[in-house]
Amino acid sequence: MKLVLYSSLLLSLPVFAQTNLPSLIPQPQSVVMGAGQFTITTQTQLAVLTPIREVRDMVQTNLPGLKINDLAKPANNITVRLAQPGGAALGPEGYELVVSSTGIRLTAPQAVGLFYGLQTLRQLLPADRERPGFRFNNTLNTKALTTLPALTIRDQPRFGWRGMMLDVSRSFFTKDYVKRFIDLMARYKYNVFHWHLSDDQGWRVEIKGLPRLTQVGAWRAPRMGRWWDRPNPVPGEPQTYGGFYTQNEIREVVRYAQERHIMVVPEIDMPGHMLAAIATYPSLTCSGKPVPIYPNGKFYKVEDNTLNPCNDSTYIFVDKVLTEIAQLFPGPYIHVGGDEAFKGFWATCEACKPIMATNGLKTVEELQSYFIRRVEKIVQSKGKKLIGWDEILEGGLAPNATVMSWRGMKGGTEAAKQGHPVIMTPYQNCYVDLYQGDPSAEPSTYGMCRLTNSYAFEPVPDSVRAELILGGQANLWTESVPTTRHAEYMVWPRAFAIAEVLWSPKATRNWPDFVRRVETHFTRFDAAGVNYSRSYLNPFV
Ligand code: TNX
Repeated sequence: MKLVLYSSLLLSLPVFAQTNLPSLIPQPQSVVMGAGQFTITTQTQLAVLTPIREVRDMVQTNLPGLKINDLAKPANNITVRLAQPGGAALGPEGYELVVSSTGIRLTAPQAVGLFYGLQTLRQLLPADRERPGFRFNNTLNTKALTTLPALTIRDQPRFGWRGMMLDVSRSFFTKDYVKRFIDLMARYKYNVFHWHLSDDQGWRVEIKGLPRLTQVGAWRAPRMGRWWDRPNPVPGEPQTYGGFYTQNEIREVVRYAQERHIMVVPEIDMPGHMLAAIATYPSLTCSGKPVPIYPNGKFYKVEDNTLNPCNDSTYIFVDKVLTEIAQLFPGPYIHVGGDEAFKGFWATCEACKPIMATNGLKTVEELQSYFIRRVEKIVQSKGKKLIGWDEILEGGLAPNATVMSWRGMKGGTEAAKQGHPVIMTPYQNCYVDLYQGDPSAEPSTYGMCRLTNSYAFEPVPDSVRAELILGGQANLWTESVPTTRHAEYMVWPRAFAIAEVLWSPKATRNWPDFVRRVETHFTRFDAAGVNYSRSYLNPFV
C-alpha cells in the first residue's frame, strides 16, 4: 500500500512540474523558463515601435482592447519591435518573445516574425482569449488569469512551406468559412492555403471570359451520404447543390490570407478531375459526349472526365482560365493537379494518333507529360510556377515543375533526386479526410490516418538533398465531409500534429507532451466554438 502511494506520488511530481510549462503548438525552437511572472492589467500599455500600419493592425487584432501608447515605459509594458534580436541571427520568419516581471518584449527582424510571435503570445493567454468578441478591458476582472510565467522564447520554423489544402469542389464552403479556416491555420503558423477550386463535382471560381463554367459547372444534384455508394444523377433532376466564388470574393480571401502571412495557391485540376468543366463544354474531351456532373466520386474510368490533350482548343481553354487565375492570385504558384487522369480514354482517341506520332510519344504516360509540359509553358507565360501532384512524374517531369507527393513519399523522393522542389503530403500521414479512429465509431470515410501517424510524419527522406523539400501540408478532401462542423472534426487535432512537424525542430518532438498540449488547445477551441475530434484517445489498434 505504502509502496503504491509513494510511487504514485513520485510519478505525479513531474506531471505537476510540467503544468507550469506553456502549452504551445507548434512547440518553439527553444523555451527557457525564467523567474517571476507578469500580469496584464488595464494599465498595461502597448508600445509598437514601428510606424508600419500592418504591424500595428496585427498587434491590435491579436491583443484587442489594450491601448497603443508607443512609449517603451520601464514597466507594465508590452513592447513590439521590428529588429534583429541579440544572439544568433534569426531567419526571416523568426522572433524572440521575452516575458519578465516588468513586461513583455517581442522582437523580430520582419513583420512576419512579429506575427508568429503574436500567435505564440496569444497561446500563452488563457483560453478565454479565444471567446468571440474578447477584449482585454472587459475581461480583466479575471485578472489572475492573465498572469504569464517569465520566459524567453526564440523561435523559427523548420520548413518554409507549411500548408493546408481545402477541397471546395466536392463540398462547397462559403467565403466566410474559408476565412475562418485560414484564421485557424494562422493560429498554428501555417503559411500556405492550397485552395482546390475545381474538380469533377463542381467548378468554384468565376472566370469572366467563360461565364458558363460557374453558371453550369458550379451546380449539381443535391446528394449527400457516402461517396462510394451514392446513385448517379437522374437525367432532368434539378441541379441545386453548389456555389462558387466571385472574383471579388476571391480577392477578399486572398487579402485576408495575406494579412495573416498566408500565401494562397489556387489549384485547377487537369487533365483529369475535369468533369465539371466538361459538363459545361463537352468538346473538351476526346469523345465530345455530353455528360452531367456526377455528385459522387465513383464515375472514375466510367465517364470521361479527362481533357483531350491532342486538341489545340483544350490549350486555348486552359490559357483563358489560367490568365484570370494568374491575375487573381498574386502568389508565385499555380497548381494544375495532374492526379488520377484516366489515360484509357486517350488510348482510343483519334485526335491523339497523329499528335503522338509527330511528337514521338509512345505511351499515354508520355502523352500526359506532353500535356503538362504545354501547360507549364502557359503557366510560365503568366509569370507563375507550376505545381502538380506526383503523377506528373509519369512520362517525364516538366522542366521547372514542383511536385506535391501524395501517394506516399516515393514520388517526392524521385522528383528531388531529379533536382525538383517537393512538397511532401503522403496520405498515410497528411490526409485528414481519412479515419482517425475506430471506423465503427467514426463518420463514414475510408483508409486510416491516426493522430500518431500525423505526428510521426517526417518530410525529409534520408536519400535526398534536404533543401529541395520545401515542406509539407495537411489535405482535406471533402467527398465525405459535407459540413463545416464535420470539416473541423476531421482537421483538428491532426493539423496540430502536422503544424508541429513542419515548424518545430525534429528533436523537440515528444508525443506525451504533445498530447498534454493538444488537450489545452481543445479548451481553447471550446472557447472559440471550433469543433475537433477526441478519437485519438481510443486506442483501438
Ligand atoms: C485522391 S489525392 C485524390 C482526390 C480524392 C482523394 C480522396 C489526390 C491528388 N487525388 O481527388 O479526393 O484521393 O482521398
